[in-house]
Amino acid sequence: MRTDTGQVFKLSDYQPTDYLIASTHMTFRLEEGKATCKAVLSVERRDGVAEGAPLVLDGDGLDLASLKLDGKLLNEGYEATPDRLTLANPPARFDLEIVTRLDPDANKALSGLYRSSGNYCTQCEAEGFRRITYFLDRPDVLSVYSVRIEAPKDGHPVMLSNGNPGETGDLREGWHFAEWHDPHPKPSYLFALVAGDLARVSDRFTTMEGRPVDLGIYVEHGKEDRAAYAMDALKRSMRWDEEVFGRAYDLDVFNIVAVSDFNMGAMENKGLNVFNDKYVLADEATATDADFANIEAIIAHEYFHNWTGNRITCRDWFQLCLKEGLTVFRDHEFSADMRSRGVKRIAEVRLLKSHQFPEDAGPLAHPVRPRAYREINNFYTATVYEKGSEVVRMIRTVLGAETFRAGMDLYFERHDGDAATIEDFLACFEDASGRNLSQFALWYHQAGTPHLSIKASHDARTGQFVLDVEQSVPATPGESRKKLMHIPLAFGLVGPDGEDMAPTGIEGAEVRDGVIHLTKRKHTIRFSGIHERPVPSLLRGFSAPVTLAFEQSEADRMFLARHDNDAFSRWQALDRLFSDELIRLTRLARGGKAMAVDRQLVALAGEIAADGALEPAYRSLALTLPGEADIAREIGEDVDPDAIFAARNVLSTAIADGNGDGFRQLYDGLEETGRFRPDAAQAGRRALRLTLLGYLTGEAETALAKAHFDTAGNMTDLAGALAVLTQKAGGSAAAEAALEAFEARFRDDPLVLDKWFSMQAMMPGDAALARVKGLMDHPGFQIANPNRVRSLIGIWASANQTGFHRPDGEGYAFFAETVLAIGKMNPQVAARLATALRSWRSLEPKRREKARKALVSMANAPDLSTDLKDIVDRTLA
Ligand code: 0A1
Ligand code: ZN
Repeated sequence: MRTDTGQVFKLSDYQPTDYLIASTHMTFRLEEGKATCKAVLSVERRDGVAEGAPLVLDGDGLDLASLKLDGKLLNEGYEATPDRLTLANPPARFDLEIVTRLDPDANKALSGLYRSSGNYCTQCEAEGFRRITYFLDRPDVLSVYSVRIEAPKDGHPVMLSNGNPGETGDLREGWHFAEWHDPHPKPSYLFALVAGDLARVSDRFTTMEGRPVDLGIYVEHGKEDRAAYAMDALKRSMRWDEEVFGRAYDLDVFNIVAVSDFNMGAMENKGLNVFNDKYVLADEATATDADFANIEAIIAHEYFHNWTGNRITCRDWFQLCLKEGLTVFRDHEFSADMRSRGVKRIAEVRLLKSHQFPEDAGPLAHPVRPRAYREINNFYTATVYEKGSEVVRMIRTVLGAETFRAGMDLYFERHDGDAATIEDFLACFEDASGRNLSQFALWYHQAGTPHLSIKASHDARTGQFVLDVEQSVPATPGESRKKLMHIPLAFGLVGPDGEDMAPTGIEGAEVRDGVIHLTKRKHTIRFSGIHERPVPSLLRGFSAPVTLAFEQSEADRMFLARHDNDAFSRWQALDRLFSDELIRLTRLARGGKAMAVDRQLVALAGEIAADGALEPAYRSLALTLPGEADIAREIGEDVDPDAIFAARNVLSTAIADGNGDGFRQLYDGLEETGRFRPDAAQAGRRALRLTLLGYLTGEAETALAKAHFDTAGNMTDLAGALAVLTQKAGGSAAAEAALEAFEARFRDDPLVLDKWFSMQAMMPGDAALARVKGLMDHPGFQIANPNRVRSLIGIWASANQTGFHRPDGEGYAFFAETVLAIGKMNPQVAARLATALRSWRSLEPKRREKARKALVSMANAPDLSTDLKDIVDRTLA
């Protein structure tokens, strides 16, 4: 584990390397959890670099066995530490042979070469390759890799690496070898190796260029059937990228391996994607509809990286959003095409607001393209990924779909094989469109969520409708003065008949295709020919990741929720109504006052539930009240999670009481009779039915949920009913019996047991902590496995507001202790967990002080990893 040195890396310090590594030949010998790696690097001094320039290679905890230069053992002229290898005065061109001894079994950080369930695998992004051998371990050093793997046949029938397969054969004493060659030069972070005993699910795909591709998904024996959906998603992704972006696959094989110990979701290694098994394995009996949707999205995401990330990679890690934001945008579009576009957009915005907005509003805020970091692993954030995707979406909004595609084509053509920058990317859109995007580029450079404050006025006599818009960007760490941004604001002026009105003239801003382009601090936008008062529908489709203050009457919001012709805006209006009501009720709860719910809102919820013209998936989302953390974020200061919880309960109970019979009828009518299909339409009906079940269940009303649980024919219904029982009637006999039954059935299936951990971790109130502690002793819980840790500790800390933010601070103290313990094994996972405390400053004073103490206790712990130290220090700063 690298302990913190306090070193800060800055974008402004970027320098190309003095040396290049044209090719890299690696030979791995794997035996009983140990390994040796022989790497032969053909090194060349870059043109123009002075003779005698030292070659400095990165390492991380390496054990050097031997070193040869052009075949001769080196005894001097170099200096090797575990973290660096320096050749003082190397020749202009030479082969460097490095042999390192590795200990995959001891590698609990899951970065570099490690073992998961007995199988060897690697994770090299961002800086894991330097834990395998000394290298110029940075994304702008592209090399052509050949890999040979040697291992005992017993236990290692499968031996994989990047690129196309080469020779295989037997060796002495029951060993064998396999060779792989990747013709595409790539950075070291895309290197991968897998060896072990896995089953292969095979298929084929022919690209639009006529190239036959062998597809393989490797899973644990016995789980082959659970890979069928992932394979189907892969083939659909490959076709979609051809059809929508004109991008074809470029190797003879494409392999995916599912591993059970993995720090993130998945990894796009060239030709050999490695996945967290949670995002590969699914069948109706073990996976929910949400799992299926995630698998489809992540399979697509990693596949799409082949062009956006691999063929064109990043010059340095500051450019991470170049591959991530763009690839998320591509996977979002894929899912929108595979499923319901409107529903997908609502789900994306919900995620953005719940994950990225708090990041942007707190101590960990950073620009989509950061300028400095201490630990790059801490920048795989919602800002880089999700806001990064929103920025690409805005480029399309600003330029139009056709010009956007032309810019993408130019990007692929101009930069194929490059390690590129955001400037390179934007230049393609400027050149394709002839527009200057320098103000727009601030979306990459400036942190914080821009705010729009809008006022409307109407003069029926003159037919003038006026919007006064003012933008501001809040200060964020290290950025107190902000520049004015280019904000595309999609809008409609909805007339009394629900149709958009067509103004005869618009002045005060550039307006194109229903989008106002805000570029100044203030705009007064005058619409003429508007003789009846319109209801403005603003930020349609969430055209920019901004917050909006627009005083609009409840009646107008209800009108939009009923009549806006844009599905997203209907949801947005309703969400605003629910949020405002929850904020109002929270204030009453805090003041110890009685909470009376707005009856009109209760009626509206019933109306939407019953509106057969709306997709069931939409209705399910619409009826899902804003989360407790969302309300906390909107309140922003002096947050009391118990008051928010009470308010949410009151609103939810009022909606249930006001619509009980209707909800029950709808619930009954949604029962699925046909065969299970994981498609969007069926999933939507199940989702709505479960949302209704939530309303129909309470501490004293558990029969329906119990029946739902007992008769469930698939995991969506089974887990959904269990979630309803544990959330709405936690501690009841029905909930406890269902938990027990679930555990008895799935105790040997770790991915399913994770759901059981999560549901208990989410049970509201003080009792959650004891449950979480107790579950850490469950035989199915392993503290070294990231999925287990995230399902139990991660969910409790990030998704259980009342359970984690106990008024006595016991939650924080236990959390600090646990994060430190995990950090000793796995710094990346610990650092990510620790971000659960990022909004501590907005808590009410008593909790705030207790949270601060917990953070300080972490900051002061000895030998902290760079990962954890970086998060904790920034959180406290
Ligand atoms: N590039 C992967 C995610 C990933 C990032 C970092 C990792 O280790 C620190 C592992 C995976 C993706 O975007 O899917
Ligand atoms: Zn990615």
